[in-house]
Amino acid sequence: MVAQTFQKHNHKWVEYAKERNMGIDFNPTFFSHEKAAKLTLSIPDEEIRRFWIRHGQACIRISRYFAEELGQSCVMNIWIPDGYKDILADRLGPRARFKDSLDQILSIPYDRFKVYVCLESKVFGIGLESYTFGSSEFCLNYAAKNGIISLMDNGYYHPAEVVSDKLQTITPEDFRALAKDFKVTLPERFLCQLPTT
Ligand SMILES: [Mn+2]
Repeated sequence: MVAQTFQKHNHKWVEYAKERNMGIDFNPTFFSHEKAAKLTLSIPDEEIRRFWIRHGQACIRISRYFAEELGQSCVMNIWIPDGYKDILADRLGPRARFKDSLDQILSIPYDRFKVYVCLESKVFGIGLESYTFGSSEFCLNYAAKNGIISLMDNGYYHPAEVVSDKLQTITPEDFRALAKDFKVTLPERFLCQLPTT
């Protein structure tokens, strides 16, 4: 139903990609919405949390539609801005709700070779100085345990850390298997291509 509605309204995206032999990745966008004014997948308000869970599920269906139409996998990245400026007494509850929401989003059947669901952490934000729910450790651990992809961004780490080292350290087999689809350059290949002087 959602994918059908999306097909009707966004057909030009697919046409654009088809004409250029491109795939489409998708960002569910858990922000810039009136229901994201406070929190999203971690909010105590069950009605709003339910809204964002259903949104995430719908976005998997939309991603599947892109993948099937274009004949290549669709990467769908989940990132939430949830966090607090204040020092919370309950440090566990928000992450428990976030985990439950992710579990529910991923509970719908989908082809994991068509839709690559990613989870991206958040390190810090203006107005979120004290605590972000989707910390690096939380997201990395969740992705590893649930067979989804940990999306890594250099901007989320200490300046002395680099993502390329983290990728090969965490999931070497998966990373190599996916490297072909993602068209990323393996570190060893990159090293081989360095000019010899
Ligand atoms: Mn990022």
